[in-house]
Amino acid sequence: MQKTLDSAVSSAPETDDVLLGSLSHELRRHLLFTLGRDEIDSDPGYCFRAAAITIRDRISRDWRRTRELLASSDTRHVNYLSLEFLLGRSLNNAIQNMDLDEPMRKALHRFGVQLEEVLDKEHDAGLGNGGLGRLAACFLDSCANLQLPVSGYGIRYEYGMFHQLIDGGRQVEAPDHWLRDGNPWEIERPEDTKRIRLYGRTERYVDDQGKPHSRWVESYDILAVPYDMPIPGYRNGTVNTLRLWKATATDAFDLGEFNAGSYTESVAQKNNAEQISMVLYPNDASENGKELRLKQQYFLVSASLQDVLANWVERHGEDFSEFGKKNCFQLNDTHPACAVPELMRLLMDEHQLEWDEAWKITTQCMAYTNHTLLPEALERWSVSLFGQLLPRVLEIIFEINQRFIAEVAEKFPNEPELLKRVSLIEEGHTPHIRMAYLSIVGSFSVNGVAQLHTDLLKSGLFADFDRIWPDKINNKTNGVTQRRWLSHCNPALRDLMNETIGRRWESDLEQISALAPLADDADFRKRWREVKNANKERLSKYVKQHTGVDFAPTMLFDVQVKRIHEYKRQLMNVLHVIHLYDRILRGETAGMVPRCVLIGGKAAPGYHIAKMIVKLINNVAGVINNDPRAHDLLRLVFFPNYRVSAMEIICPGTELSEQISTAGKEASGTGNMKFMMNGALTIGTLDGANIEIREKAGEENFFLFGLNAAEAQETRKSYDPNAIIAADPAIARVMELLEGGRFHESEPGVFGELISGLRSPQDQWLTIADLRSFIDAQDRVAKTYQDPDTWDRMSILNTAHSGWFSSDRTIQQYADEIWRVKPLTA
Ligand code: HBZ
Repeated sequence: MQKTLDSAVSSAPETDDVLLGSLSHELRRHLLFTLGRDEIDSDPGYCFRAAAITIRDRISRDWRRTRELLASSDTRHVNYLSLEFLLGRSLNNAIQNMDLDEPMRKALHRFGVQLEEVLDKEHDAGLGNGGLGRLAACFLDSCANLQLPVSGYGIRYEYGMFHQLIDGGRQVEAPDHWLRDGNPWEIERPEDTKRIRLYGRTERYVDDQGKPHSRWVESYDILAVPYDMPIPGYRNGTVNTLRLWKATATDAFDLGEFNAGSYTESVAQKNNAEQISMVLYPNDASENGKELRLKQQYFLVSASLQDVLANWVERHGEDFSEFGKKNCFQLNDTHPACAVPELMRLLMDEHQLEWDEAWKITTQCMAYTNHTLLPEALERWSVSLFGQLLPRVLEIIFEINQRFIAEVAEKFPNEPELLKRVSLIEEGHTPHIRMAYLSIVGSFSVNGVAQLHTDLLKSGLFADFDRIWPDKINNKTNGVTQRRWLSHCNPALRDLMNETIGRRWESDLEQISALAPLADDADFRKRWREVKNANKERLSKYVKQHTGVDFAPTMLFDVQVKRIHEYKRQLMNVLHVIHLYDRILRGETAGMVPRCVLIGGKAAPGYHIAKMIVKLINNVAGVINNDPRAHDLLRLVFFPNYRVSAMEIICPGTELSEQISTAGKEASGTGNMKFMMNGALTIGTLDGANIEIREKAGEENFFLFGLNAAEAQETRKSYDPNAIIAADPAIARVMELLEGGRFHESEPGVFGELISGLRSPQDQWLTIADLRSFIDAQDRVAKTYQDPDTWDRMSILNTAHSGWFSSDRTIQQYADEIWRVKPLTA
């Protein structure tokens, strides 16, 4: 069988001509036969689909080999469980990784289309909210690059992250039916379908040997059908798998309801089941406690664990003695935390293991990554809701808690308060399960995503657990893949670097430090500047196309793109823009640098204040962009529907990267790393990975401002924003413009809450506290920008020192220090 398959696909190396000929032939065949076109036409949409299937065919042999290698090897296998994988587009990534860029470009040319036009037809796979989801996608890329035996497991949402429209300055959400035209990358594998139980009750029974057991009965069952997406490594023959589950109804309902004559009810039930994988929840920093969300979490976890167990049983039968050594589950935040009790349930109820053995296995293979310190983002599920939906799972959680509390009581006698604090159940009027604590107790490793974040976890949120298990909490500073975020999105810079330092950096980013000496080379700086200018031109066209606003490439491009949240302080950015506008109105423009400010990002649909921030940005933009006095010095846009594919154009054209969160609030940030790689300079606080970015770039190459995390905490004790405003005339004038109605003439009072928030001593985000320092840092930015040699030198050094922020480095650390896995090669 294998021979036939292999001989069906030629493995002889193809010469350039042969390659071009066969790509053209494959494109033609897919257009005519797979897609059923009557003639060869140059519709870029069809060409996209033909190109994607052509590339997928070429990936599939390596994909099968990687699967076979994995199945036959005895190494530890890692499963990355995540409710989100923010993949963006796949075609360009696959073409580049397969080294088919030039031949594909030429082949498409024969059909009369440009590669870029075709790439632009792909819908973003928006299966994530922001940083956490995009991190999962970068991690999969790095795992494939490092040839590690790692699979991703997620949900195949029918609707991804909503499409953001702007109407009258306000965010309006529209559905993102990304699968509308089909998904050429996925392969459905119905043979691996799994059954998921919900509701019902538990019952005890005694088996033939007289042993007592529990089982879950009278459940309402649904099916999980897997769709596999290939994750190609970088020119290395490895193709890993991301398995996404879709929910469907079981066939049982047909027999029952249908035969009883209730055709419509049975179809309705089918709809009910399919709801589970229908839509991604668009909250990025707060939990909404909806039952459907818990169903999604359990659905992903149960299907994925059953899948791994089925593969195990196929190879090892019912012998689980090595299971914990040979498997690892990395939990991407607490969203898949049900994996802890679910693995217990499957091992005990389905495979008859005893508690102690099942617990040993579970805690040998679970590892948990925390992504936030914000209290409102910490998941808690009401015990009663949980118990209704997952009765057997709740019983297991109770038992885990009981045993854990007994263990702590023994280790720390006479500390009843400690027991209460670390309990998995938060007592009170409506008791809740603390999912972070469940994850910690069930895992052998707990990691934060930047050094400061991990330090704060250890000293604050998880301090008790750090005392109980001093070695469990560790740091893995985030990274991003330089393939997508430098090589593919910035081809001009890639070519310049390849010409000067070679191309090894594409799979080993530390090599990029070879650029550093070139910062002092005037010719090189000139070429560096030419590349940046070309990328600014490209961004400027994109901005014009999507907002109608002219971004002049001669001006400084100042960018803040990320989810809209109070702690990220887009509001402070706008206050600075208003300050610049005030200076223009007053004629105080000496030392000012002409600047285009771009802000983009989505607000969670239920997050009222974030939506008001979007409205304010749009209103301020409307006033400034229509004022001829500002025209040569200042422009502002709110870029709508910010997403992965937009970042691929925004990032290379950015000169100033805004990373201005309140210190202690941004766990890491990853956009900050993408901008650094592409030679933007950062203006930022000592928060998240900014601290490490500044250390690597050198403090002279970073615009620092604001309170640090400890100072911020101290400031909150006696914060008086009104006194600060009163004492600083420039800030007072900013508030005057804002409060005087200049930006909301037709809607008096709309910004009332934003204004009172800024002026409140309770303002957690300390915007006014940091504003003066921010304005001063922006003045330093302007001053530096006026000296292009200095700026470009700093820009080159930022890129040169970005090696540490490759997700290859991050993943190597996960592999060495948490997973203990080695590359898998033939
Ligand atoms: O994870 C982000 C952090 O805010 C950011 O600092 C970090 O760099 C990044 C990767 O580690 N967190 C998120 O993106 N969180 C979410 O998107 C989220 C999604 C669903 C939720 C809660 C949070 O229910």
